[in-house]
Amino acid sequence: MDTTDWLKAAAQVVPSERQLKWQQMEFYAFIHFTVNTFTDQEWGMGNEDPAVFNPSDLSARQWVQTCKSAGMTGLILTCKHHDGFCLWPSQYTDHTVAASPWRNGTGDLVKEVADACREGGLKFGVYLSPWDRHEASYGDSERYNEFFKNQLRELLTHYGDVFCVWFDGACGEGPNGKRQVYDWEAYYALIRELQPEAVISVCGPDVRWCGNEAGHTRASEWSVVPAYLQDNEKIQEQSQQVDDGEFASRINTQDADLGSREVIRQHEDRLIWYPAEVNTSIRPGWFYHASEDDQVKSLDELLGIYEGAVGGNANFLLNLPPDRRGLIHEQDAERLQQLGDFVRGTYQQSLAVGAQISASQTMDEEHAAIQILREEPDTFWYPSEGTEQAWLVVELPEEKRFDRVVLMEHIRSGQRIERFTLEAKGESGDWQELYYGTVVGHKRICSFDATTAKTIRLTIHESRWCPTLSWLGVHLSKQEVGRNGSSDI
Ligand code: FUL
Repeated sequence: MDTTDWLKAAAQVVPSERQLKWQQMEFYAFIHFTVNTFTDQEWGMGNEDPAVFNPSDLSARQWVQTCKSAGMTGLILTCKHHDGFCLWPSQYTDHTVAASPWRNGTGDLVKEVADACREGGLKFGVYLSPWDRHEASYGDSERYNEFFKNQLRELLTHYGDVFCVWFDGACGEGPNGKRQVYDWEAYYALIRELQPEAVISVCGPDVRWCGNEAGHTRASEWSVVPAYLQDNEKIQEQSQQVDDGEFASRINTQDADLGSREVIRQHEDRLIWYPAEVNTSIRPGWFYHASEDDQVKSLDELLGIYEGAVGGNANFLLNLPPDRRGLIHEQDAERLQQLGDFVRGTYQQSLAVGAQISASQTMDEEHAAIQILREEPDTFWYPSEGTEQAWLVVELPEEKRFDRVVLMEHIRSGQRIERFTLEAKGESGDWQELYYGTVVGHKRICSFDATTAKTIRLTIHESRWCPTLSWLGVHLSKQEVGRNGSSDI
């Protein structure tokens, strides 16, 4: 294949319907809650007495309301973590909420959370740890695989629609531990059968773990990557192996480039759509520890992670650990409200409404440049096929002050932009660079020092086959609005 052929092929790798729907969710919660919450552990041993599980004031509605205040669109619950304790009364083990004093052993937390999500308009997802330190059949591969599929079946048939099944790569079995051979293919087949719309994340074919738990997103996060990245063995190797409290802050710099031309060229015949998810916790631990009450991430930290992930072609899965009352702690709830206020205040309205747009070239009328101001996901601009470089000029109705530009590609057509520059026209008519970037994908948030201008230029220096753009938003961050003492800019 010559360069044009393989790049064109790479440009035409596209997401599945379920991946597209998932990508639009952008920001959603992880909830880590189990016996660990009551024993002050991160990794339970599996021998915890179910009697310790006894939240005093549990309210799934409070979780959902808190997530909504942050602007989240879904929630993934640890239905079973590595300790094997089930938050639903599974028929296949006694190690469940049914053996706990909570709601006199009649409770079903998976149901309470799924119901609260539905009521509040959040999508619901399940985390079911493949590694199980309690279950006696673990390590007796066939038996455990049956047990695991039975549990999956319970979760996927009793609680309504599930948007995600999240399979953790973590396994802390040491050299003398039990070696379980997971039957991934059978798990996937069952999920596809019972919940065909659900994405399977991390140890799964639909959503790629970003590779760290520190909230770090690659500078160029490609959704089109070599298929070998789906290798569960490799994902497991890179996952947490020991409960040392240090893993969560580590960034693996080895795999910094997964999708540039140089990388995919070597795998040109085996490229897949495998978009990234960034997962981190609002506190150092995944589970609640009173000792971490004063270590809730600051608004600036959360914003940095949010804008890096959601604005860096990844979805953001932020963990919120409920406390022993069964509530998201006041400190965390307040921070999440602040985050939601910032995101809504900054991004809800674009200052480019009513702007004039011109482009170096346009494919046809249906894909005219003005389409980048329409919010519908399937309206977009593109130049004629084979045009790898292009520019767009945005002429605002009047001068505006702004410090963010949001770009979105039409990813249903693939991911193509590789290098671009944003500039603003200065008073003397010269172009001043605001931002230099690489990939765009679902969304790129370009953030720079606040500037005042009427004319903005986006130059696409390099793209695969031809670029597409479905959205260009111009914004002033809420902090800047505050700094200027008025939102009326
Ligand atoms: C890791 C696990 O070991 C942690 O406890 C947590 O569940 C995190 C999301 O994934 O691999």
